[in-house]
Amino acid sequence: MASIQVKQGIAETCLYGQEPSFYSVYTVTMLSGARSEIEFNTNDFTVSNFNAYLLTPQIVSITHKQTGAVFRFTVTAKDYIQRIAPASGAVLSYEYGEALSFDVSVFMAAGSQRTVHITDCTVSGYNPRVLGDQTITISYQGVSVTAIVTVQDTVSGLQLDMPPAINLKYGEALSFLGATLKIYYASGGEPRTYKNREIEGIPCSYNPLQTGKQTVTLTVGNHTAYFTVTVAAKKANTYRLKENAVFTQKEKSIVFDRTATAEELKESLVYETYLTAKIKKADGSVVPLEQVGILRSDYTLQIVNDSDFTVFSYKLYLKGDANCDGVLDENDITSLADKLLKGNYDRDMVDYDGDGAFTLTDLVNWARKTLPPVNPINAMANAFVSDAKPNKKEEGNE
Ligand SMILES: [Ca+2]
Ligand SMILES: [Ca+2]
Repeated sequence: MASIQVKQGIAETCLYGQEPSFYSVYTVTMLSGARSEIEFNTNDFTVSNFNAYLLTPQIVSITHKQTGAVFRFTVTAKDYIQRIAPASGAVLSYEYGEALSFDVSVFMAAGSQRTVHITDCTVSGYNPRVLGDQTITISYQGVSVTAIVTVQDTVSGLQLDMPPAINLKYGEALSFLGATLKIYYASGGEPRTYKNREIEGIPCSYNPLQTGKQTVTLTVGNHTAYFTVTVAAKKANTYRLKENAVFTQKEKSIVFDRTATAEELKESLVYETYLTAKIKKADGSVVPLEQVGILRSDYTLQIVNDSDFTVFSYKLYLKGDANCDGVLDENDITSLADKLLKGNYDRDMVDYDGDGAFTLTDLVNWARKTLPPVNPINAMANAFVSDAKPNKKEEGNE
């Protein structure tokens, strides 16, 4: 009876998803009566199907067509690392002298994924004492990838020379005139020197609204320099609104009863010369007060210092100007009614009689003031009050 004997080794594993190499790696010996040796070739043999996408052992049969002799062996498709890459969010920026520390994602051919730490990999090309970008090669179990890491110099110390006795007025910007800040680096390179206004770009804790003695910090990297300043209390003329028939200063707003211009407001304001009046518009843009014409009810007056720090801030309201176009007229009534219904309003704008609340009485008064003089109450009732009544009986005409 014929049988097949393997003469030369068979690969009993193959890589996931790849064509197995059954056909080429071995020869077989036929044992059929007299022992005869034949080369394996695909014409004389049939090989059973093999699924390279299964990771479990499979039996492969090789049949000699002529004799029907069969050889069976077990083959297992093996998963393998297809590629590796720095994990998402991996830190690729390092301080001078710092060791690499990030995760590497390992992507397997069969779709699974795991994470190893960079210290589990072999890394070449990294020198923590060379500043700038470096291309490193990361290898894990024979698979490599390159990545660019950056080494940045780190601050090792600060030296600050400030003029003595810094006395500031309320809200005044801090001046670094006459100051020098030296920043020393871990690499031992030349210290960087900032003088005068150059220091303004360094993060600083100065609060121009905190009166009295104040310890101010300048922070660069993990290092801090300290100095002391004294901020004087607010004075009457630091900022105020002159006694004025048009404008009324409230706690958080300035209200007025008729259309008013920036020029009028400018003339009514008193503030120190180190301060500047600006207008913040509804879209967030900030322009000098002089650059706006009619004051709209969605403007905010900002009194800022030389560092653009807002020292005082007041909403501007033309009373009743609910649509914020700077003019009080009948077009505001719908917006006023809407605000009343939704309960969403600023009292300083909508409170007609100044009793601290916004009620239907205020709304009626706004309507009286702005609607055409022909029977204003009826006009208003027609506009929105009648709709709110379940009973349409005309009480007024009985
Ligand atoms: Ca208006
Ligand atoms: Ca009221």
